[in-house]
Amino acid sequence: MFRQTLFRHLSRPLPRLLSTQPSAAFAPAAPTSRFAGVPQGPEDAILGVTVAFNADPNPNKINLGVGAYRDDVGLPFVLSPVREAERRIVHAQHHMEYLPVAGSRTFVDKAIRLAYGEHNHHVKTGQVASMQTLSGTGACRMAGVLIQRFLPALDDGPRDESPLVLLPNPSWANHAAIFRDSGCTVGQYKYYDPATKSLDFEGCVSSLEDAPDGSVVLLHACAHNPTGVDPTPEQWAKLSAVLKEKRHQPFFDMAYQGFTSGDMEVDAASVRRFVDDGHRIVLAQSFSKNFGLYGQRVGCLSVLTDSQEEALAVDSQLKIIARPMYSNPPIAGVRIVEEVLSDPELERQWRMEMKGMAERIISMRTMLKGYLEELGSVQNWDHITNQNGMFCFSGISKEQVAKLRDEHSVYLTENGRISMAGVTSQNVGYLANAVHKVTM
Ligand code: PLA
Repeated sequence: MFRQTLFRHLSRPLPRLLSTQPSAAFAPAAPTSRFAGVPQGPEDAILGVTVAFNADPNPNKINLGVGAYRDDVGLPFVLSPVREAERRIVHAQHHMEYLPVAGSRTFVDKAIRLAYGEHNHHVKTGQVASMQTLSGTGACRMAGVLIQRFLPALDDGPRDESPLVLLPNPSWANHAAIFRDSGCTVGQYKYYDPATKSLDFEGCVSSLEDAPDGSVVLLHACAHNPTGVDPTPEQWAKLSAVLKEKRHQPFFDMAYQGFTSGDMEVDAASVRRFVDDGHRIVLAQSFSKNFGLYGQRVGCLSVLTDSQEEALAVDSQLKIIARPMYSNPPIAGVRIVEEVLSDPELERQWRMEMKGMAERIISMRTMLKGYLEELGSVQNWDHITNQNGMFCFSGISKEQVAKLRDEHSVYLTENGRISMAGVTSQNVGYLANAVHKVTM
């Protein structure tokens, strides 16, 4: 064997180093990489906006693409209790060992209490399967795989097909990719009416009624992304009844708890209503926005079950899903949340500053609408102040978005979504002027 290999090597022609003929070594190289055929993919619909924004030299440029909160001078904002927690953590000189696969138990316990409330029966009796996740995205992805692997057919028998996950139309741009990559089939239900720039509640109910029984229905707990349009408490009650009737599986994505009303408890009302109505919900929580921990990747997935045994079984499978994907989650961000939520004074400050963020966004809505009216815009801009949370679904067309970018260096996602969290009292006048010009 060795002799044969040696022979093959020796019998190769020697390179013609001294020859005057062009050598094969200088001819255009045949691709050697196995990835040479990989096609160029498009930039992400949301994060790609930041890439374009960063490349723009205009000093007046405004990034209203990604939903990242800015203070009133347009800078990234770190909440003061978060800074204080960080200081204490550095001072404590903690170890940096691995967390368990399911993450920090202390953090997860605090996270689920924030969502379900202090006195929830399921939480108190250990009937909630839960884990720390790579923020809200990771929670959705873990849920997608759990659903794909384990959601049974309605008669509890094996499924013939991949589970159907219904998203509101429209939804966060990443939802479809997350559930599709998890192996689920993605569908839509009616949600937003572009004519009224508000909820198409009748359409929503009827499309959920017409969907196959036992579908998974993704609901935005509050501050719907991208529309800023949430159901009223009465509408939530009706949706809860429809989902019950149809035996749909509710999946709540709660990425903006606190951003609709400024109050964490008020914004959890939809989730708590469904739980009180007896739904066994699946819930993804993100701490990116309400704690301002974007890059720390802090999130939680929970699954409400019927018993402790069931919760333990689901927990075990969540760990089996996570271990080969990323092994265990990061430790730094959860320590911050734990520190803040373990100190009543830091928690009080956090709730107050969280409310401050929500209020600043609301005041920017009023200012933007006011400026547009002052400029003499003939359009109706009531939806700017009627919509909730971080985003305004402006109704600005794709062509107008391109004009805003090319002529004014104002960056939004193509669907006309404005991240109100990036509007400040300094740039709102410039923004209103630009919006007015492209919508005249
Ligand atoms: N769910 C919804 C509805 C979201 O809008 C986002 C973030 C997430 C989950 C996930 O956020 P996380 O992983 O940071 O916790 N949406 C942003 C950012 C803010 C993004 O697209 O990644 C947005 O601009 O829409």
